[in-house]
Amino acid sequence: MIVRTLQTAEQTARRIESPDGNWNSVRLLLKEDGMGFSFHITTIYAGADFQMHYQNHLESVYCISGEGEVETLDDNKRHLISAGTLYVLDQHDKHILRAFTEMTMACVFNPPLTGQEVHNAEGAYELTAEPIVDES
Ligand code: 9YT
Repeated sequence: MIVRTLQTAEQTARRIESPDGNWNSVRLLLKEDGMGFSFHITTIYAGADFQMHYQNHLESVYCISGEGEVETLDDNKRHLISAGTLYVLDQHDKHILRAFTEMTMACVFNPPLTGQEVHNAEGAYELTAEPIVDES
């Protein structure tokens, strides 16, 4: 069994600060844990407005707190996101996330992230990122 706390993990290399200033993510479960998915608690900063396109991954995102919207770019549909809402990028959907307030999200990625990924120019994660070294 694996037991971890957010409070401990965010003091380690599991906490990634996005270079674009839009979010941080504490990656509680990673590929090395062997579950077949990764699990992250992600904070989207208030006012963030950015495009993503996870060409190499499927992602489910559950909003724990905060308010914003997600817009899918193929059909220009906007969906309000607030506490209790799940959105699922089951079609590798190109999308924009806008945070009206700070948002806390629980995110699951398949295939699992290895640890250090940040968005490339397309808003995707590469499959080749190096694993983090977790000393905890
Ligand atoms: C909601 C979302 O996809 N935010 C970007 C960060 C990502 N969830 C991550 O790397 O944990």
